Amino acid sequence: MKLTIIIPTINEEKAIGKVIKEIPLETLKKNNCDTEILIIDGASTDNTQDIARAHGAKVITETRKGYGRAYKTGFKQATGDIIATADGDYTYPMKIIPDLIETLEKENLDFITTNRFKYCDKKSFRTLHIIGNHTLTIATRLLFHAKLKDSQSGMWVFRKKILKNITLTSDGMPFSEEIKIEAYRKGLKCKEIPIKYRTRIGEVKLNSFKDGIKNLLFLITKKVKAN
Ligand SMILES: Nc1nc2c(ncn2[C@@H]2O[C@H](COP(=O)(O)OP(=O)(O)OP(=O)(O)O)[C@@H](O)[C@H]2O)c(=O)[nH]1
Ligand SMILES: [Mg+2]
Repeated sequence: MKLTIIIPTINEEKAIGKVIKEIPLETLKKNNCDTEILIIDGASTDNTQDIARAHGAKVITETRKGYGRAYKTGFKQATGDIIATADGDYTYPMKIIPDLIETLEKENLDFITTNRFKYCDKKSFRTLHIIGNHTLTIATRLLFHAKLKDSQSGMWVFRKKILKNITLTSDGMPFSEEIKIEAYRKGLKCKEIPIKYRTRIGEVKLNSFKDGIKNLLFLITKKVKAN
């Protein structure tokens, strides 16, 4: 089995080494999983790229802006049959990737997403971020009937072949909810699994209010276009 782990980054030099080091390559190898690590870097001006390479990752520079854009580029370059994703800021527990793959295989699922809220470190979210996240998840449930508890989580494990059957239009942060909406509404076998989410290392780039409004407008527009 071949796994591609995709991590988008912009100026994550404080965290990226720790994120890559936490990937349990030995366990994955024991489970017959050949792992490729792709960093899709938005032309960082710090040492993110050098640190990622020094830790064995392949770095692809994507100068076009956007979280979703970075993933689209990563998906095109991925050689694995299974794709796992996470942020480059040490928030997601990379250790659990083998368990998520085992669940994908055992339960014959197509798409796993994760829920950051059940076990999260309470300091991990700013108040506005929590309100924004819950509002967007409620909107996603109401508009698209996707039974999600966390529409914004950036850790997914899925079969690459599903990309042929889903339509991903967003280049920005709404990409995170769009991939879940598409997987759920196309009738794929999906599951949401709680994870231990941590406080970010490195500088916060997200503007909770501005990005939250953009995400909400994206959801409404997608719903209107779907009708
Ligand atoms: N290549 C690329 N990566 C990006 C871009 N925007 C964000 N990222 C990376 O995508 C990941 C998610 O962005 P974050 O800033 O962590 O967004 P978030 O998780 O909603 O916000 P935090 O709570 O602050 O972590 C991080 O690893 C970023 O460095 C972009 O335009 N291009
Ligand atoms: Mg993050």
